[in-house]
Amino acid sequence: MGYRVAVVGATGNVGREMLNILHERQFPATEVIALASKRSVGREVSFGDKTLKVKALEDFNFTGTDFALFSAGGTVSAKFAPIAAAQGAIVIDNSSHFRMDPDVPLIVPEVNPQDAAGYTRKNIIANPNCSTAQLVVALKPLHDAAVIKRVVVSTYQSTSGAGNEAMDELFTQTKGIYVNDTPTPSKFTKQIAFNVIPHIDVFMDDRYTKEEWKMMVETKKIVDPAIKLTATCVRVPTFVGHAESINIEFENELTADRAREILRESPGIMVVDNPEENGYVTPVECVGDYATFISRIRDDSTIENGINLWCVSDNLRKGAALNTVQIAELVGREYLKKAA
Ligand code: 11C
Repeated sequence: MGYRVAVVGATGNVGREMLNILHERQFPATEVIALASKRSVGREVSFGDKTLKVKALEDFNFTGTDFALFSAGGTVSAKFAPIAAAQGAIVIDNSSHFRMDPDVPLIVPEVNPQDAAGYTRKNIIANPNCSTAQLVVALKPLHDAAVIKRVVVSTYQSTSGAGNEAMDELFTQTKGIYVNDTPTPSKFTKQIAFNVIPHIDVFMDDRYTKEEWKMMVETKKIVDPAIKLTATCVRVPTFVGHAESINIEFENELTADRAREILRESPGIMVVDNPEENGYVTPVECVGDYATFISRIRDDSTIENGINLWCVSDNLRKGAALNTVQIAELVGREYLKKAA
């Protein structure tokens, strides 16, 4: 016996990765249904060596569906996730819409699996922002070891975080520049080819962006509300893979050497930290992988207990689709036990 799983937003970047990962990890599914808006009906998406015909979300009844994995944007989630949840599906939502709802657990399975029990309050679990997911995987074991006081993070985020059309904009602009034909930016506010843009999501009243705010509030909700965090989020001209430079200050002593040992033993993490042989991971090297890669771990001699590190992960995978499927695996294993 297995689960009936619906993927909402199946034609998007993350929806397609959800289907790939359900198949790759042999998620115990008896049926997988691809849903999207009416205009995508009839399109085909791959699920392993099969193809699924996309059905209309608007017409779908979730009764009898165990999991509804949503990745179709906040507006779609706001409208359809409560309907799916009321019809009995456990919604795992990749949008930001429910993340800060106190009745919706915000889960990274390596970090706060115990909080998933709260799914029964609304039948909804939220998946964090991609830049938060990889960050908290790195922070949690270090917090357990030495209590994090403060984090300063700067991100280098790929264009896939902003969707398919944003990736196309990078591609077309890059080609255009060689022939003196640079199309006007439309998905980004400024030229993204051969440039970097310190602006992701909207600006807020305090002059931070919403992406920066999300990293702060989501880290507090997932790891510990006492952690102080300040972020600068930057879009860079890469296709997939978010990178982060992270400075961490601890309450208690923790050397870079000890941090490296701890991280090597921690779930979801692959430490690659051998500068002599260019042993560090870059975004193009993490694509298609499940791990959060940590490199360049070093002491910060400007503060009493502090380290710096470099963190890279596939934003469509650990940052979105993989984390969503891991949450479904966790809930299935711990609470539904259908496939056991
Ligand atoms: C980006 N992190 O790279 C964003 C994408 O809140 O789920 C994901 C936004 C979110 O543009």
